[in-house]
Amino acid sequence: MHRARVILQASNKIGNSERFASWLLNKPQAAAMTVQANRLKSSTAAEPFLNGSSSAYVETMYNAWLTDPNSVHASWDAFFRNATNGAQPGVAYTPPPNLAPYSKNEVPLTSLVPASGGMPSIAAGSPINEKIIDDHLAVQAIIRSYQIRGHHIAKLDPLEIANYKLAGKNPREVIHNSYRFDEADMDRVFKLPSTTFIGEKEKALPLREILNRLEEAYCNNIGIEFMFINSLEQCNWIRQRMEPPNVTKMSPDQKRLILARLTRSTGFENFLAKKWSSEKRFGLEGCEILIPAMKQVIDTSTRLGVESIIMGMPHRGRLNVLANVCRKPLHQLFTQFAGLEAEDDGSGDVKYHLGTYIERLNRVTNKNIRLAVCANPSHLEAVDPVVQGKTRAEQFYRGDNEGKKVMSILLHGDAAFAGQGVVFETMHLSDLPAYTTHGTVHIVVNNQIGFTTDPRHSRSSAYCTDVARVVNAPIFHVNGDSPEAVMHVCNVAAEWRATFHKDVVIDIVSYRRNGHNEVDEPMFTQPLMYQKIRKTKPVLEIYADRLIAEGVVTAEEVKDVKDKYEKICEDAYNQAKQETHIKYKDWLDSPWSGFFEGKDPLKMSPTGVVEETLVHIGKRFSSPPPNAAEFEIHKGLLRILKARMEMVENRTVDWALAEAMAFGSLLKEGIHVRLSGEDVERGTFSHRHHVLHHQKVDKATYCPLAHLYPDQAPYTVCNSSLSEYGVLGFEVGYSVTNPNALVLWEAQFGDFNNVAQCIIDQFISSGQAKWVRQSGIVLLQPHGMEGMGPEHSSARLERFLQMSADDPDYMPPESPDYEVRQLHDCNWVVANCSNPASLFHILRRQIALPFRKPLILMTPKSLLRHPECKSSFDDMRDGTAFKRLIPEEGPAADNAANVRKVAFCSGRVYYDLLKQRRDRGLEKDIAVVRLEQISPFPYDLIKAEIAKYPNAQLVWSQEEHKNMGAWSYVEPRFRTLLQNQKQIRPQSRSQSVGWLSQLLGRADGPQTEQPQTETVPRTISYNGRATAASPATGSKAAHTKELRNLLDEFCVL
Ligand SMILES: Cc1ncc(C[n+]2csc(CCOP(=O)(O)OP(=O)(O)O)c2C)c(N)n1
Ligand SMILES: [Mg+2]
Repeated sequence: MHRARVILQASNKIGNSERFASWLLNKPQAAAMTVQANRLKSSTAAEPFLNGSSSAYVETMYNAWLTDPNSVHASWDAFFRNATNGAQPGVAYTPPPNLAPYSKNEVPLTSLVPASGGMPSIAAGSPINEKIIDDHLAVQAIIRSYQIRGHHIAKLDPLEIANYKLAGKNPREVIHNSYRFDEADMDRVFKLPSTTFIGEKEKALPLREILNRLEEAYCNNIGIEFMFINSLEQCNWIRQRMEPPNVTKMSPDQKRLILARLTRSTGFENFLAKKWSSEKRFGLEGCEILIPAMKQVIDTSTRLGVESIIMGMPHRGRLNVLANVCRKPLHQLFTQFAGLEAEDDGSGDVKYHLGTYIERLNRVTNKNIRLAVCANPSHLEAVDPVVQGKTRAEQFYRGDNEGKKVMSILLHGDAAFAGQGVVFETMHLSDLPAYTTHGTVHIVVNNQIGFTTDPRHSRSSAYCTDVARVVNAPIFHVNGDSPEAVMHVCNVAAEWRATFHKDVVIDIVSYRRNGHNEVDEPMFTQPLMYQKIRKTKPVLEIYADRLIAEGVVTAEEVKDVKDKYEKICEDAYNQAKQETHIKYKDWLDSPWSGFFEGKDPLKMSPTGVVEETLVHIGKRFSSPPPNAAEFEIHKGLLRILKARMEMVENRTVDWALAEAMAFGSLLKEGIHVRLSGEDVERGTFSHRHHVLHHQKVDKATYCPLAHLYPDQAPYTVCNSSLSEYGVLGFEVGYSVTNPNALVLWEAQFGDFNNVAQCIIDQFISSGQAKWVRQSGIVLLQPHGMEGMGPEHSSARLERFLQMSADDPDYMPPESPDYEVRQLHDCNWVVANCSNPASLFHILRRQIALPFRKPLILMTPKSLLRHPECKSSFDDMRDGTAFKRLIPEEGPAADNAANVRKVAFCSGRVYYDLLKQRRDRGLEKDIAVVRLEQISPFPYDLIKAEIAKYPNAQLVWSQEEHKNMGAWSYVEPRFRTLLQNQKQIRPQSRSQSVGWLSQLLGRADGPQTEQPQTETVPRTISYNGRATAASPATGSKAAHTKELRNLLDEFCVL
């Protein structure tokens, strides 16, 4: 026990007088104060408690004391008084008055001397015996060491093969450091510090018992990582639940319940293996304890008030979870193996990705509970943020502001949890005000392998759970073959979540009995591990034998429970055989009860709004806070608000005002609007300003859109963490919860959306087709070639268009409800609007539709301030609607027959074309037509537009490179549209003159005065930048030249 002594002596030696003195000298204070301080200096230098790290604190205390002696604790007051009165070194310190009785585990220093053991006692006023203090400090250090490092030597691995954590270090030394105990020390009694609960009611224990209890708590089947948590309260809370002896002991009833659940979990996999031996199901064998574990978390959480649980999980054991945690009807599960056709629309998904939603009675707690497992793609961990968003949304709509009623559980594989960055991104949402779900219970099915890769090759961290440390989540590692330890940990985790509303991790260390799937051979790659696995009994057997030995159950009872479950499976199997079809709807994870009922599926509500509403919203949005006299906003903002007000008075809107009017009018109609993304509150381009900040008071803000009408829906606008994958996933989850909400995610620049590509591909583009789950999410993506370089120019419009599922070779028949029909049939809407009124209508249309579709919107940058990019109230009033196509309205439209060229375009390039046409005086010759919605392709309107200009050549003008932008999407669709359409056009010279004449430089063909005409099929040609690998050049000069070229080409007739 020498180490503690060394530390104590070292700290005694640090006088630190120099630092203390320099602080005094540096201070430009009044002379009187300097005198006082100098007097203080002389006596503090010898104070033992003043050391390097405390001097800054002392300085603060001293300054506070100088200003007001009452502002510091009484002990500091006494100390500074004594010191300034010239107290001798070492005696200025007076112990603080005992303001409160010692808490249960706190022991006054003077009582440290053991009652027995022959140690010297402390006489009143005599110095404390150093040996006793050292020894107690050593014991404290060891207790702390167990708390910090005990998990390293805990028996966590059922296979006993894990050796990657200590990297060759001696396990004992890891805990005991250099402390050595003599046998004589073992029976000495030590007072327990307040930071341990191993003693329960005992305040002192013999060292032997202390070590035994610590071993049991920290090094048995549970390993806990929690000492990095920065809250003493939380650390003590955990110690209280993990340290007392026998905390993991269960009653016979509890044991029987675990056994019954384990029987189902095991029986389910066995049944599937028996019936469909060669089918992939990603069985749970080796971690069957997962099912009782999840049920335990659910039981405890519901007992503590939770009513709805949203879960996300990967492939492993998913069917088992659906069957035995959610209690999804078994026959529905079994029909998934039968290869039946679906009765409803959609392309479906493999069985181990499907979601479900169930409301049922929890028999243990006798409370109704809603359980949802979110459908997810193969992409591991991608569902994490989606689950969080869905959970947050459900909490929000229930008014569950603290997460007491709704919670999430996320399941992970060990390799995926450590490897996938989205886990980190999701974790980092966990404590953000607009994203928190008030604690998630994470459960890792840690089978110590990822497909064929060992942990030592799949992660650099000791544990697969280390990512959770960043958010101070306690991590409970537990041996999956110790059912009672697992259940205890589950209880504690659920209670932790209910108490602190923070994330917590349960790492079930287990193994995978089969290959990655049931047809894989694991011995190819993990021969030794699998030799061990072959010799390891299933946990059900281990536990049943134990309970039989303990006399808790009989062998007959064990068999009986097993047989009964098999019979249930068999009956369901027979029922499944009767089914002729599957229904995708049976697997929906987010039913919108009441939303679709009684609705005409093709009837859209109007999107125009009465002028009075526009004016009201416009004025509110342009006004400073009602208490403007006290609420000081930035002068620049006052100018912006004034300009907005002028626009309202002139009945015009710019982009920001149109967006605000779309949001505001929806809020008025009771639609919750949530806008999330990086810097959305102000707007990346400083155009939005939805949150006004008091210039003098921290955190005092005003959000005009939240104060439009007394009975409006809530408006949420929230700057997000700097994450695309995590945040977009979150908003997708949010959007599928309530159809009566407009949920928008804005990319900082559209270019960054590809960081969230997985969410776009796996959820947004294909979610409805795979899982019949609709989402009306809106992606706002600043897009445009404005010379800002390769990564601030393109939202990759072409990718979204390529994923649009409408057939380029099929032109839907015309009908009065053409627009809504197309929208109904598409997988998403892709638009690149050119004016504010279009934005207003298209956002409102999201809600006006009788169904929900994702909207991918390219949004402007320079257009936000472009003087021509304005709309009139006339284009937004009642009676107006979204224009999928805006025809030419200038002189060319009045001169249609003579128009030589019709340029179709979309988005901001329109304004460049307009200027160019004007500058070249070609307004009568070239018509410019805008596609405000690119996909679904407005065939009907384009057809009419083309017909208007029978003699014009058709071009598609875009600013993007040829292999980007909308060209590759529109070109085949124009081709379909133009099929069999002919155009009469003048023959070009090269065609009317023979090749030999051209070569010889003379005309030898028929000579006529009139130019020749010919009838040719109508086609569309390309006008835009050449192909490129990078979306935009980094050179301003090259950018300008490219633009010049495309505009020159636009003018060629
Ligand atoms: C993002 C992603 N990358 C790769 C894969 C392919 N893959 C499927 S399962 C798997 C191993 C997963 O290991 P682990 O997370 O430990 O889960 P386990 O299968 O062991 O339960 C891999 C790499 C995938 N599904 N998703
Ligand atoms: Mg694994």
